[in-house]
Amino acid sequence: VSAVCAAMTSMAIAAPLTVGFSQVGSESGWRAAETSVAKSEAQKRGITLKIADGQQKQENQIKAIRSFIAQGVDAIFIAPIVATGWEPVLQEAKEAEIPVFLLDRNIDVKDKSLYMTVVTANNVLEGQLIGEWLLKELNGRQCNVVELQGTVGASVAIDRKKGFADAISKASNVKIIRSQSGDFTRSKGKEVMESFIKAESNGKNICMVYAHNDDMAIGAIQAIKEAGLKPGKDILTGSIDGVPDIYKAMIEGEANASVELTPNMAGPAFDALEKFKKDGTVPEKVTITRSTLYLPDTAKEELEKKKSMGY
Ligand code: GYE
Repeated sequence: VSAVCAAMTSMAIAAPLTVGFSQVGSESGWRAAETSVAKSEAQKRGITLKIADGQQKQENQIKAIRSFIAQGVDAIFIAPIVATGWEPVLQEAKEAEIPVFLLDRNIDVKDKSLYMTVVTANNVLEGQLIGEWLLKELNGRQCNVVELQGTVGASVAIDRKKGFADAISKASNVKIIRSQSGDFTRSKGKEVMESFIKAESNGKNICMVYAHNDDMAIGAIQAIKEAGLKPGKDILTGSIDGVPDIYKAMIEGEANASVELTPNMAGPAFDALEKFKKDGTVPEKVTITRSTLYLPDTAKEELEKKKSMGY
């Protein structure tokens, strides 16, 4: 009997976990890398991962989460498109005793017991790093900045805006003259940059574009070129993610700075989930990933490294 019990216990421990992942969509290169890293991290651990594409809409995410609850998954991962409006569906997950892990973006909820942990970068710091880099680069020179914001209502857009604004707040030589959402996509980034250029003396009044992600910066670079200006020189760029294409642009002299964000958000979440399942260890509420500023001088090396990162 005891041998049977032992076998059953070890079977119970070895039972593979199923995780439902409600992903934002496919708005950026970083997002695609995050999805592919999540798949390989799951495979490494023998975890079954079901991914639902939210196509940039919270209502799709909520539907997917409800379906994961109905399927009785072992855990739910969510990359929350926007910060608000999550209480009801998270309450349902809690009642079903399904732990929730937040990936890369944060949410605004009073009751923090609605999720286990959030794996994210310090997004305010990311914006600050770009702002501080710009001040150094300018060395007192006057500079009009245009800002391409991320998705309206996304925690990362709110935080990246704040961090940059904080960093330049005491500098009288730097001013944000226009700020609009480009929804974290290349095409929207390009479109909005075109309108900024038109409105600001065909771009001559713009000294720098601060984009909340690299994809929008790449769209902006295209718009700058099409206006007959030199990106990286006539108009400086600063953005966030560290995707391969931004390093390529740096090598071409068309981009100036990017803060790298690891696409491996799922790894730390799987670690926390496995520990929790094993012995009930409750993780820290926030798991912060590293933020590092990269400039053209090391772009070649960084581009090489990216190949092993899921890009
Ligand atoms: O920086 C951007 C993506 O939420 C951290 O979303 C993520 C951001 C990332 O679309 O490229």
